Amino acid sequence: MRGAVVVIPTYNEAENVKWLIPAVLNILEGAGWRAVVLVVDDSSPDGTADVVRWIAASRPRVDLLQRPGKLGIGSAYIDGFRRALERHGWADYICEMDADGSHPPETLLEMLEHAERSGADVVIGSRYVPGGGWVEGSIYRVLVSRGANLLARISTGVRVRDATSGFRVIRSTALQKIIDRLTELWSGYVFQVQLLHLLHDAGCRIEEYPLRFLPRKAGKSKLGGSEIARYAFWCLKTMLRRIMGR
Ligand SMILES: Nc1nc2c(ncn2[C@@H]2O[C@H](COP(=O)(O)OP(=O)(O)OP(=O)(O)O)[C@@H](O)[C@H]2O)c(=O)[nH]1
Ligand SMILES: [Mg+2]
Repeated sequence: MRGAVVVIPTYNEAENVKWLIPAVLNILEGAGWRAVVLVVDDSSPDGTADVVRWIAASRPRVDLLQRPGKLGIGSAYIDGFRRALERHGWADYICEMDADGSHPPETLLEMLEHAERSGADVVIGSRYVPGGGWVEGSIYRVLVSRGANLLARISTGVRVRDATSGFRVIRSTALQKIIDRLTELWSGYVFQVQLLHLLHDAGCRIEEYPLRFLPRKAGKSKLGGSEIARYAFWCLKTMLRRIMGR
């Protein structure tokens, strides 16, 4: 039986995890996968962790990593990945997924099955391949995303259309190779690009799978102006390093 750990970082997502965790487990288990949902919660004031504990009481395949405060999505993934590799060594794949309903659980199953069929090391849920796209994305959000992707491509040289997508299936053996090179310094949204860059440079086969990106179901976005500025700074720094050949 193939196995996957789905790492979901959360900050104030109590309303969303209520339905998302059971949905992910039902869909993966229904298709014959061994699955664990690992929530990395930063002590959300809305009590997300309590909801996760309540679900875990009746579903043993839910794991909760609670951190003392809001430390950023990147470091949440790094801590989650470490825990997944250490505690759930049976898993063939480690997945990234948002808690807010933008990433449909049915698509996650399709991405896992695509990885199995194709042998890819990384499968990205992509808004920018045929069949993918935004469902009700505002012009502002789409422009920010397009701009971020352009910057990511110029700075890293990785030819992926949706480098900022936070919906991914990663082969555990591939993640193991680069886990110690992920730096918490860039713990915000740029983490996704840094991770992709490292996987690419480690020789991983990266493929994209069409994602219909849905609007968040409940709660508020955490993508603010300072995140965007830090993102642009990282891309600039990486580009200069590449130009200077180091
Ligand atoms: N643990 C943890 N999770 C975070 C943090 N910041 C964001 N997240 C989670 O990361 C995921 C993505 O964040 P979102 O706010 O949905 O970002 P986004 O999808 O770019 O923005 P929207 O489309 O407006 O929702 C969600 O599950 C958030 O709860 C953080 O500092 N710590
Ligand atoms: Mg979101």
